[in-house]
Amino acid sequence: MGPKPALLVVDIQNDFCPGGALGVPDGDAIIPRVNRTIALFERRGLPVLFTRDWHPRVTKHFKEFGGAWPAHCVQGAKGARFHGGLEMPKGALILSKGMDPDQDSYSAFQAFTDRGRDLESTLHELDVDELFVCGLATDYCVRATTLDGLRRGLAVRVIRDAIRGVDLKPGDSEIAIKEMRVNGAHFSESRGLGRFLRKG
Ligand code: VGL
Ligand code: ZN
Repeated sequence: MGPKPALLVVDIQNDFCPGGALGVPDGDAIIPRVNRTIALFERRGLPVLFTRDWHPRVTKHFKEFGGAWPAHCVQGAKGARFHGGLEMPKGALILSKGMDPDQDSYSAFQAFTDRGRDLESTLHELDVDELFVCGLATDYCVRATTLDGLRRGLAVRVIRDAIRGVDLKPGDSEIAIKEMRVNGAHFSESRGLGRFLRKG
């Protein structure tokens, strides 16, 4: 089996969905599309990886301690759990980020498995050379992860209808999408995505 694509599902956690501490408008609306895409990758025998935002109680990432955000995705709290509608395969590989109390760490390339392995070496191990990205939030983790992946020489395809942004400032997500595109990211809709998958 040669180099292959993998699906990266970014931060679909309660706190990033409506009603959560940092609810992304319409954040949960992407879940059926994400689930359909997970099923597609599973059928093709291709890797599916999940990230989660996983903060300590005290971190410079939170407003209370000098950062930009209300407290969210605190390790072990209900808000940090994956959304109940997300269909995660048994034994799915989960990478956690945001544990460093001195850093924001938006990129999934700053995330680690429970064995302490980072995303880049995990992808290398799986012989992955192309990342399909979906999840939350367009203007933070999706953006940072996509740009980092491209910088590292991976091909990146963002699933346009399976991402949603915070838009702290209106238009942030549109700007992030343009930025990803000029840096070489491709964009596709979740429906018909199979035609962009080489055989694994
Ligand atoms: C994120 C805001 C705060 C993200 C994380 O993962 O997109 N956004 N923390
Ligand atoms: Zn966070």
